Amino acid sequence: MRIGTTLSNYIIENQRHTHGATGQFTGLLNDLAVACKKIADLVNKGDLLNVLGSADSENVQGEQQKKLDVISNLVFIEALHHNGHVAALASEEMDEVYHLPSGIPRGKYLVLADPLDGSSNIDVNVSVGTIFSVLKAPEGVDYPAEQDFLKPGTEQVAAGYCLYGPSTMLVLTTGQGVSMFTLNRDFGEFLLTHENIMIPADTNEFAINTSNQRFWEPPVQRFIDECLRGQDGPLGKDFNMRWVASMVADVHRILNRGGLFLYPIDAKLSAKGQAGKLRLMYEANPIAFIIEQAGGLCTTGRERIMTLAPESIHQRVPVILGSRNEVERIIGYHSE
Ligand code: P6P
Repeated sequence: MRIGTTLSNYIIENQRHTHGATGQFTGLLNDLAVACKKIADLVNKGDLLNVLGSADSENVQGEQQKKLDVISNLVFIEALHHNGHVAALASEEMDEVYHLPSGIPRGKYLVLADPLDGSSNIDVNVSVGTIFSVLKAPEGVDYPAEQDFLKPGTEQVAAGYCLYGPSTMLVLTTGQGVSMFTLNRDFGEFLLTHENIMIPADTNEFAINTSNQRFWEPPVQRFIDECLRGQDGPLGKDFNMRWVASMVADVHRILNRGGLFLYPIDAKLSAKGQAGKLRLMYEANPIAFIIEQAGGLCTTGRERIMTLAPESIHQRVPVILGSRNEVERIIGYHSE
């Protein structure tokens, strides 16, 4: 595809090669792009709009919501629920499945999203992002239930994220590789700037919140210790560390230059009865789809994320992802 083409033309061009395409998928991806452009504008204006700070409310996870978490969720709903492309929505910010008002036409897709991931960074002007996952909706069901969303990541028809960083970039896969689009604010279009992204199989860079080190399981302790021992240790090379605390930003770096991202299960999370920090349905699965389409791996340490059988929309999982050869090493340590 021609670099510089718009996201809309890119999607339409791809639709031409999709047998039986009805245009709904094209319309849905364009609606998602509109949501991301609107959120990008809110994030970019920040204090100028009095949209920063706490919303004085909690989400279903019992976590403090930021004003922009709540607003971004409303933007996500508003962009998607009118046009007849979706049958229902789910979001980190909503306890239950969002059903369309009666009289609104239902579409063929279900969309799950983390409307604003990394929002602990939003008040200090550090990159944040939107993550979305697209599944097929059950035929002829006007009010899909939570159960209808509980599909393994391998059943996603599309996944993507929008990174609100120095530039706003939308990264998308529909199962034919990973493409990246950069927002041209002059005329409000995402333009194709990279395609067929491939993650280097080796790396010397890892991302983990090392303040949790004393709680990690032995395989993770061992791997990070070996990274820190550098060229004098068993890995025979020095490592660099990054931790943005916005998964989308860490993942974007890995897509561009390789690396590892780890948010493993640890004793602190287990003590709270949590199976991980990150959510399977609208963080781990969409990101895993992108990472695998770019030649990387995404695992819990013991299982491929995309084959997990979901039990609830807000369930959490451990996540270890990135450059194939190092992830395989970590999987090996978990199996020993
Ligand atoms: P911690 C953001 O809240 C998030 O879900 C991910 O985007 C990020 O990688 C992680 O949690 C940060 O967690 O424990 O470092 O604040």
